Amino acid sequence: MQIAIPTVVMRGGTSKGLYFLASDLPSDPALRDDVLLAVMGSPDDRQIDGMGGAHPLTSKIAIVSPCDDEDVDVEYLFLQVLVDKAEVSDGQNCGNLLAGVGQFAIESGLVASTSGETDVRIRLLNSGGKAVATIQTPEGSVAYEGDARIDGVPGTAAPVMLDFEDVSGSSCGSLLPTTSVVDEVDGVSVTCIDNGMPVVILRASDFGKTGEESPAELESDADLKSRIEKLRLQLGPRMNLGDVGSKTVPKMCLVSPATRGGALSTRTFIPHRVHQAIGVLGAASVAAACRIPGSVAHEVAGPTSAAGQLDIEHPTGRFTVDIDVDNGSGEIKVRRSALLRTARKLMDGNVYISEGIWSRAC
Ligand code: NQM
Repeated sequence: MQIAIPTVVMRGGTSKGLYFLASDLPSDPALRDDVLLAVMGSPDDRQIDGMGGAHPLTSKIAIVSPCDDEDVDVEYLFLQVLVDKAEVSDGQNCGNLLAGVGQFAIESGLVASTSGETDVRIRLLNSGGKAVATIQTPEGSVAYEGDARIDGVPGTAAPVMLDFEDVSGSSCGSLLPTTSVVDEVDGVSVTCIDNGMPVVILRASDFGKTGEESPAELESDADLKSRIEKLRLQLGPRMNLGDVGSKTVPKMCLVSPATRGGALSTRTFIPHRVHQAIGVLGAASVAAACRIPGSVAHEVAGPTSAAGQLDIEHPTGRFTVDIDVDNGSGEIKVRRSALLRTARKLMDGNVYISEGIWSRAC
């Protein structure tokens, strides 16, 4: 026999995943993870016996629950289901799936909508910090169609504005976790930063790359991958992330001069595949570094204005981040990180797993 679990499949930004109410899954994390591995069909390169899309960007889960706090409407836990390993990681945020949390919360009855736009205040359980998602709700119902366009997604959809609060240092303890704007490791300069996502920023030219290579070209370069992984394993503990051998952070971002009018160009290892675009909080971290004089990103981007929008180029276009960094006399602080995403509901219904797995879990 099979067990049906209610779910909604959504594209969130440039990622895709399954959204669940926490109350529809086992509460014990280990048992919940067994259920989610079965749901996604992991471990298997093709995830053929489950809902996963055989790539980290399409093997994602959002778990949403109500919250009674005065300043938060719902809580969002992101889980990365590994494609080829029996592992589920809560070690990072996902700002792309976050783009669908507001709509899911409204349509699940967790948040009352207003006519016009509805602000949904979301606590990010993976790291702490909050985001306010502004959802289009003409006549009180969620609108998915609209004129907003984001690179990496064909067509247009309703805009979802995401405004982050207190995400800086949320995983590593501080915005610049090594306490330096630049560190020298294995003969290369790096900037380690956490503005919602731990990211190591490196010059593509230090690895003999132009920075305009395709994700497939970079992924097929075994020497490059091993050099980058060696750096990642060294820098993880220095970024207060502990042993990162089996973690999906920090992300490793190669930067190079912009070629399409943006501030700089990026290619991001997440950390073993190369992102087809760039993650949301990954982009927020790179954008913050662009505004910190002396950082690797700032050196490559050149002087950018102190506040306002900045375009991060990536393999499938550009990502605009509204970022304001205070480089005043004391500690460097991020005052604002906001950006535009879109999301679309693709399906709602039930996902089925074997009763054997469910009864072990519940
Ligand atoms: O950085 C991919 C994605 C992400 C994460 C990754 C993300 C973010 O594009 O906030 O969205 O870096 O693993 O979904």
